[in-house]
Amino acid sequence: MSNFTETMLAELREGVRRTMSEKRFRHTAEVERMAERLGTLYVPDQIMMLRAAALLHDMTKEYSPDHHLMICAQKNIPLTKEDVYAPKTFHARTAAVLIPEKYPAFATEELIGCVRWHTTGRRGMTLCEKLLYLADYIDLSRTFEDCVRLRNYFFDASPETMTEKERLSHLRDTLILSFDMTVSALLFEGAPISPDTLDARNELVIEKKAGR
Ligand code: DGI
Ligand code: FE
Ligand code: FE
Repeated sequence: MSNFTETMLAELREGVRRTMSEKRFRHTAEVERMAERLGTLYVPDQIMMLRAAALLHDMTKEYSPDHHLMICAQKNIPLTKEDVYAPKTFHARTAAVLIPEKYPAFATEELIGCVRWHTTGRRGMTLCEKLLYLADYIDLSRTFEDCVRLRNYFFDASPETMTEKERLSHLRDTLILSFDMTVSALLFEGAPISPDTLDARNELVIEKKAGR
């Protein structure tokens, strides 16, 4: 359990508000709310950590591609070709590396992991990583067709009435749908797909087929 207090979160919220556009902040604040809703369903002990991760997840989203690349060079972060040609994935990596210096009070391993993997996912995602990934996709400020579809898919099944096992399977099925929609969109755009995105999807699809 994290020791983050409401006061710490309120200060963090005001701190990040000053570093981003109003639009990005609106999304950030809605991801915090959605992270709280999902946390209540799945990880009541980790809600504060998830909310803090939500506040920090897009802290570098508005940096230019060159700024991201400079941070990666400074921090000796090796980038593969897939990374370099997928600029929309840079911000998850740069936010994760900057949290320890910019927000040391929040720099726990679990929180940094949630931020690091919120865009692509990865093989072996933790439950909290999955929840931030989903909260980011379905926050109430999103009106994009795929986001509305995923939000309805998740909530129309009334996850609050499910057993714990059913609820975890439902989360997995929701994530599979989200990865399928993301991969389809990337194929349509002709964009490279990160191996982490494919690993995340394949792992969950195999888990489902194996009936686990
Ligand atoms: O930062 P947000 O807009 O709130 O959301 P996000 O961090 O999930 O970023 C979504 C964008 O990232 C979306 O335009 C698709 C892109 N993306 C996600 N996975 C991959 C990817 N882009 C490439 N090229 N490859 C990926 O695997
Ligand atoms: Fe993001
Ligand atoms: Fe986001």
